[in-house]
Amino acid sequence: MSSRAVIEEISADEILDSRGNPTVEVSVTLSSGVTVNASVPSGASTGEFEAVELRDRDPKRYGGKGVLCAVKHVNEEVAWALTGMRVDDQRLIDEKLIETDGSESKKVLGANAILGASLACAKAGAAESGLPLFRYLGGANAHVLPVPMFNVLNGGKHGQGGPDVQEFKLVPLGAPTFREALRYGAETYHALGAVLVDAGLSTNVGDEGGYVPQLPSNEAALELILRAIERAGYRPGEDIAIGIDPAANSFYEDGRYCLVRDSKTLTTDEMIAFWADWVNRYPLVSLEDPLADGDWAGFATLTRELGSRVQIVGDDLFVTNRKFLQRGIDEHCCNSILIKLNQIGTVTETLDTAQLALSAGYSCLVSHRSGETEDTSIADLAVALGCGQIKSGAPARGERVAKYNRLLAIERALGEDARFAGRDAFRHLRRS
Ligand code: 2PG
Ligand code: MG
Repeated sequence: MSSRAVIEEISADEILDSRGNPTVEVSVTLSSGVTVNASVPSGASTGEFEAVELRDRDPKRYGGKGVLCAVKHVNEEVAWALTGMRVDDQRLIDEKLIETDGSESKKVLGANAILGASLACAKAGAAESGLPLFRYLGGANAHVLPVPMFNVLNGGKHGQGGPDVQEFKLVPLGAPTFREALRYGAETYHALGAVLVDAGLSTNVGDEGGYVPQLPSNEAALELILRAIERAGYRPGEDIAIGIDPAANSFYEDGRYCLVRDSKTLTTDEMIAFWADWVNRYPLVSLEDPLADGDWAGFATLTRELGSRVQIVGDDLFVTNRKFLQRGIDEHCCNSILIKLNQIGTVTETLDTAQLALSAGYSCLVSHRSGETEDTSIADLAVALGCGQIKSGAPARGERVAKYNRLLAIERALGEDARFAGRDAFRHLRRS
């Protein structure tokens, strides 16, 4: 096959995501005849400075959430700009998309239109060169399978009636392989279901497939999870640790953190003390968005106090944007970054941000969104980066499991070359 193939046709369609909301799917056809699709996810707990997801705001369609305008932008401006370009020059393609949009936030064409096109081109380039996406993006040395973080108990904006903390995740860092990590996670997810039934609690699930029980406190979730880990026959902290994403923006009001489940209203310092207490008493290895995204000084304090013992991940704080990450590096905020393609809007900008993070000694956690599709590109992205961490929700629900199943396929294809990141993925733990 020739790598000289050019983009012959690019078009988009409005499809549904896992929440039943419209999203963009882009199809690219090359001069060689190769055709591929890519689809775009969507968040609920979004950072203020994320690239703009364009929605129609027509109240007569999908409650205003239609994406026909973004679809039109792909079919017209994007198609005009990219047709005839070589598919193997991803950076030029992405630069062209950025230039055609012309705004800082990608609000003109929409980040959903732009990412759909960028990702579809990357997938087409991979298909054209006969390589799996992880090899095409990551090169010959891409061989590290990430530790999956399974979001088994949902709250916040992803689980009405659940805890204030948005995500409680199983981190099977003691497993020997990805396949075994997946088994640890699925068994413990089911054990948690049984623990909830025994306690007379609901096993309804939230947007990312985790259970949404009504609990007397946020901490009660940690106790239930510890019980589930033991019930499944694993050692908390050794085989399976815990990660949380409080998504603190969602309970930050008027300069205070309002934990409804705990009947507490906390200042930044009190919120930091609250998390420090959890880190002291539970096998927590990853703490994401523990403070609101404008609270840079708070993040610096928290990182100074806890950063040598726990991974502190900036999601809404950094929005996968080099500019915000650079500020974090300069001001010593966090030691890890969440990587979401649609927060920044192109494949090469995502790779650039991840590279900056890794070179500054930050870890990277590749992430899905709460509104997902069956597109599995993030699984390949995690292996391409070799960063050793991914979160894609519970080990349940098709759109979540699709990514984990893709990782199984990658591990199988790599054979003896595959290495599971395990505990090494958490660089801060190696120092303690
Ligand atoms: C997060 C994400 C994914 P959302 O906060 O990390 O879990 O949620 O996609 O709603 O922003
Ligand atoms: Mg988050």
